[in-house]
Amino acid sequence: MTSKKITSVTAFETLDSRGNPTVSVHLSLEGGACGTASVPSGASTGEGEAYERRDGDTARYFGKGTQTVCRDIEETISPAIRNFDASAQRKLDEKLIELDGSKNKHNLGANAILAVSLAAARAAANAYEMPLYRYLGGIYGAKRFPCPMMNVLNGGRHADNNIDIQEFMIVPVGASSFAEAVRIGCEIYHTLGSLLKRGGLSSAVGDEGGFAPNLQSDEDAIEFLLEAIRTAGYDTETVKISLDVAASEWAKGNAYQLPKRKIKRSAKELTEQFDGYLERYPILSIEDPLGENDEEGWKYITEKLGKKTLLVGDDLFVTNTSRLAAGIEKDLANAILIKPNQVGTLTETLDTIHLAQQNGYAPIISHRSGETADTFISDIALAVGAPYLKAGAPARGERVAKYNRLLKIAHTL
Ligand code: 2PG
Ligand code: MG
Repeated sequence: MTSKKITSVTAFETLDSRGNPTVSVHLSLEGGACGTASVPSGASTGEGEAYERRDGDTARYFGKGTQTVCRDIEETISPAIRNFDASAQRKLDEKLIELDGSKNKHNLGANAILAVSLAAARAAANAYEMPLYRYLGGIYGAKRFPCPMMNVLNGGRHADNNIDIQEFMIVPVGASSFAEAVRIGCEIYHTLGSLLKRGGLSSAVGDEGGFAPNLQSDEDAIEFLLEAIRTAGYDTETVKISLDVAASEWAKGNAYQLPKRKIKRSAKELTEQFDGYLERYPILSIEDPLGENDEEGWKYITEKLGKKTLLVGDDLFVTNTSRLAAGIEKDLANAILIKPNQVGTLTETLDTIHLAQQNGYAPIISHRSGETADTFISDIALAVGAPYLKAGAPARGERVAKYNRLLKIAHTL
């Protein structure tokens, strides 16, 4: 059998979809196989996320360069993991965590560690001549395709408009296959674009490919989506709506201030507001309805709305096993957003997914607002049988790459 011993790791500064530097890694094995990976970057980041390291040299890329990060991959990480078995992922990731030596991957950077961790998995999969999802998921590697959650309308920190909620997504839950779900999502997306144009509204798109028109309110945005769903010829049994409030961005002291309309709300008032949405609209899930530090609020909203909808912890859990374990213990949320770069290794990502699944928390595998063409998350979603993949609108290369990866796999199976 071909050797899976790591022989070399090279790293280079590349660009993400926002034109900011990120980290790409190329990792080679003794037997000739190799793997590459590039890491994404968030804008509305949770406080508990693993550390994204940058050069801080303001003479380049406004301090966002990653040259020193890449240099440390080649000079510190590469010699330390040389001869490691790339298929012993847990051992390798433990070594990377140990090499860093800090609590939050502060020394080497989660961007450096994750790029190496993912590239090693790809190299090992290639050495076994297996598609990545099959390598990650074993014989159950393609048990279930996720349903796409397509962010088609943007507000909050992702857009310069009047909408407070960050993301409005369409989720074709009633589609009979992944390909059909993608088609339905695209048809609604294009219909929405035409409706906006016809209404004299902007059809320019935000970071994740969703539209960012200047609407009056969050309810207006939902109404627009419903109109697009109907006009495209679908009903709300087939297509649901998901929201990402990203309310950590709204938190002010122990209350909230809506960023665009500048209205103040308590956690209780927000819970009532969202309950009203659930009464009136076909909402499947609400992500980060409250702030990451508002434990009491999360307890309250989970008790009130947890039986009616998926309450998804993104900033709340930051893909961290111990934060999720604490949340399960305290009955906070009932679903979790999974972003590998929030925690920094493949092993920790998969551990968190398994903990979620064992406790009935739906794992939603997610991109970041700053992405690359890397499609690793699509393979994770398929390998673990995640119910949903949140990868943006069906527009912009880095977003459609995630959907196309699964379309291709679906076609080959
Ligand atoms: C989110 C993500 C992805 P960001 O909040 O869920 O949509 O945004 O990557 O900016 O954290
Ligand atoms: Mg989020």
